[in-house]
Amino acid sequence: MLVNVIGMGYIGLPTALMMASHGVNVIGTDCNPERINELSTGGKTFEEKGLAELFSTARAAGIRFTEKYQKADVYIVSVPTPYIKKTRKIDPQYVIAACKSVLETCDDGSILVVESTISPGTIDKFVRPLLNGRNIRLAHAPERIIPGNMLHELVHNARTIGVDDRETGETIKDLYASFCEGEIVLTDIRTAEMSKVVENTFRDINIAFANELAKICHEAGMDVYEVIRIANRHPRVNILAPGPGVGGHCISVDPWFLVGDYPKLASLIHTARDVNDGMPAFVLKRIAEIMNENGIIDLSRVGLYGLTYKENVDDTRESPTLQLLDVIREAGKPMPQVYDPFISRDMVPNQHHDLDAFLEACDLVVIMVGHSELRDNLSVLDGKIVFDTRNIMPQRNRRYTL
Ligand code: SAJ
Repeated sequence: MLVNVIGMGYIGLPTALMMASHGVNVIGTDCNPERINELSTGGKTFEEKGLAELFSTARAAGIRFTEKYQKADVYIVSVPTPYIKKTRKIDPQYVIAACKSVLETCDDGSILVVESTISPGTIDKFVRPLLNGRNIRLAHAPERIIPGNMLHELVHNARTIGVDDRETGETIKDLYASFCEGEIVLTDIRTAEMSKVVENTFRDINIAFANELAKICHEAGMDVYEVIRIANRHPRVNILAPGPGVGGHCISVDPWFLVGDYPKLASLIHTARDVNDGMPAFVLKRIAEIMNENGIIDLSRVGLYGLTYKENVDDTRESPTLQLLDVIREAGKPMPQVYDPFISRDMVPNQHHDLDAFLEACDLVVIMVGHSELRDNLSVLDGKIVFDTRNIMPQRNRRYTL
């Protein structure tokens, strides 16, 4: 069986490498010639624990990379699915383009798996009509892996596969079972689409609850972390951690698919999105309060530690720090200092590439991301006023929280 994985990004690449390392005949395709060149010559991919080793194993096992779609038995489409900011609906153009190219290449009887996250109904609305009655079998096999622990989760998490018929389901299940040790659940395509989006929406709502509690406790002059720690002693309560906002390309995006398609019904989901999107502005309000309390008048003497959307990854998509910088820019205020050990390219004004120089340049340090670099060396913050939005510092003087 030959598998052609389309889209060598955050999901497609690890999936292709994993299959190849487990004896599947795989060709990776990407429309970006630079990426194909990098991969073919063994260049660096992206920062992820164990990825470089997996890459070597897959190369030794014979994985190939090309810009061209290949004649294959199974196609796995894992291209991005952005959402349209104005309508809050999914923008399926990359999925549609990839599926069209697959259909131009493949023979009847092949299987087309969409792995990209899509809003419920996308396959019926946009992909199925492209078949024009041809005998191409469709499947939706959404991923569930968390950046920072992708490879472990790829192997151990349960998976969902949505199909129209059992036989296709069994074929695709066997393919994923080449490397996946978790349970593989077969269902229909619409249920697979919906359950994926629901998983991320569940988390978004729960993070929003924690964030709202942080605001309430601040107003009440209480320690939200103590409140959550105690409440979580209840056997059926598990409150998540408040933070400076929700970033990444999944949790902050997928709930909008439901809001976009069901605006009258998805009111709780919509409110949770607004609460999480409002966190950077709340952080700015807290920064102003702390500056005031400590006689700091210049926002450019404030330093934001962390640009990525969460700790120990190099991904800045939708990151709370970038959202916060947008709020500051829009308010016409001076730009703060910024530093992130994972980001070597210049992305924002006043960006430092050296922790000491960054600390030197600020009177107030705002911990936006709890990278291990800082978590394991908290003494570098001695003598600084710190606003710890991630609660990584033990209780101490001159430390403020959300
Ligand atoms: N966050 C908080 N408080 C928390 C947990 C997270 O503020 O208690 C913030 C993080 O700092 C980050 C954002 O939320 O900015 C999202 O981070 P995350 O680590 O919770 O999730 P992602 O976006 O990296 O990955 C999610 C995962 N989905 C779920 O946990 C339901 C992952 O399993 C999915 O595969 C991925 O989305 C995806 O591709 O859909």
